[in-house]
Amino acid sequence: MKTNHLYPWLCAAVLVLSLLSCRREEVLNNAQVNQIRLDYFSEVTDEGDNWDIFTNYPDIFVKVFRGNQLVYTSPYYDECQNQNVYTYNQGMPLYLEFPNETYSVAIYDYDSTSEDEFMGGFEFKPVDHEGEEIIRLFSLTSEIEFSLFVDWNYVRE
Ligand SMILES: [Ca+2]
Ligand SMILES: [Ca+2]
Repeated sequence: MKTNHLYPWLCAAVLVLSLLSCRREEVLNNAQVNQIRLDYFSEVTDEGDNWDIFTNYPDIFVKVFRGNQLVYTSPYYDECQNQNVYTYNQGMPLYLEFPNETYSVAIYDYDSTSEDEFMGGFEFKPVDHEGEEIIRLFSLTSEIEFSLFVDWNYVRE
């Protein structure tokens, strides 16, 4: 009598186990950037000059490239000083849809009367940072430091 009552449960258990065993593998689909934070930068150029002649401090915005293709441009902050951090999230999330490819994050000084000046940046492959909630980009030779706040999105293959 008791074994008869167990039978449906056994069937259910077998069903669950077989469903689990044929569950398809999840693969990384994209890295979802929710915010880029500029943690540090140089207030002067490599030559030691101010970024701007009259207003001294740089007016910084961020660009993200996939290879050479521009995929994101932020608004800029006026007169940035490196004792502060600057967060960029307008128009985000930004989906890095080819996580095995090389992306770069760079900062520029917005100049109203001439071409915006490149201040530096980093290349990275999202997949190298898979699972990290914050991708830190910095180096010992560069004075620039970024934190990218990221969610990782998966699909069933
Ligand atoms: Ca400038
Ligand atoms: Ca300025």
